[in-house]
Amino acid sequence: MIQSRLARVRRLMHTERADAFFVFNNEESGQPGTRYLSGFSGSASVLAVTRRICFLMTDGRYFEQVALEAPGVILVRLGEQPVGEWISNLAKKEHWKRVLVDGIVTSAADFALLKKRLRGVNISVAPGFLQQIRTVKETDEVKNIGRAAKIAAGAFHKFLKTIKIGETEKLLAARLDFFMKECGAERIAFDTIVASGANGARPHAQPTDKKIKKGEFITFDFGAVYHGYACDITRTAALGRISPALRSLYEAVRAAQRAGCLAARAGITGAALDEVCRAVLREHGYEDYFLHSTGHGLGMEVHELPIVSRANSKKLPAGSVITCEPGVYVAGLGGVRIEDDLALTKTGAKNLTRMITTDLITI
Ligand SMILES: [Mn+2]
Repeated sequence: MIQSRLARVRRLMHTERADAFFVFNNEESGQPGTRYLSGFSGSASVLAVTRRICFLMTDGRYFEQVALEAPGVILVRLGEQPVGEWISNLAKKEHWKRVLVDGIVTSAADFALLKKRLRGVNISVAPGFLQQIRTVKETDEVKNIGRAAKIAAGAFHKFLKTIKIGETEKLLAARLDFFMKECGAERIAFDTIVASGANGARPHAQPTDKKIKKGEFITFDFGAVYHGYACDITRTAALGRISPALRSLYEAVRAAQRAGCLAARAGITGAALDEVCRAVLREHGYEDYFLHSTGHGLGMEVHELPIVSRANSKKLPAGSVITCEPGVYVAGLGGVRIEDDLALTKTGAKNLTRMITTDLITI
């Protein structure tokens, strides 16, 4: 698996006449490129893919972890010598003329370090190259997203039985996170959203101290991580009896989301799939209340390529995993979003989150 990924990087290097490809991983960046190309899941490292070898430079906190997770790399122990010095020595030894750096994950500081240490070497940016490769998932990657979805779904079903009127959004979010971890999540994929009543009108609301009340909608947007892969699920539930106005919001979003899931397959463009959902909301009179795009790619990161929006006129590739998550948000009233994760094939899509019903759940 790792070998075929490295082979793809080396093909790019060959086309670009490059001697090395660099991925920097800072404490802050949290980007998965290094793990994708080596298996190493720690932070603070520099990965250098050369024509024959994959080097991983990191510090003493991680030596043992590298041996365990990334047996295929040559470990360069930082601390014994500074990273810049090691890179310039290797460049001299191997007579590098040109190197590539990943254009999305490299900070200006790291780029400057390379420039300083590789005088006379051409340094070029490969914009989003790893993101492109990661768009098409291998079988095991889709399985991991599916496992993450099973964990999150199991936790959600358990969680639903515990919800009580009068609890705060913050408390509910904390409990859902706990259940995901208890059910086997490696970590939580992103800050869980619990938004009730009028707060549901903000698509990315932070949980507040607001207590949940009867007659409101409550939206949960949550995800677990399994072996480095995330799922991303949203359900909106009713707290007791709801008004006909809220009921009609739900039915519109549900119809749009179902149409999107049925239309999803490899070969449809991101824009066309977005339009499938948008058209249903238009028929119901809610198009102006759909404040975001239909979905996004999903994998080691919660948001990756391909984008399912009006801006993406490219065909969605087979092997990509996307979300389908139309929503409607009415200020003062509330909001509804329903989100499933779909693995695209040439003939359709496998719904990885089908274990949780999209029928209206009443608590
Ligand atoms: Mn999402």
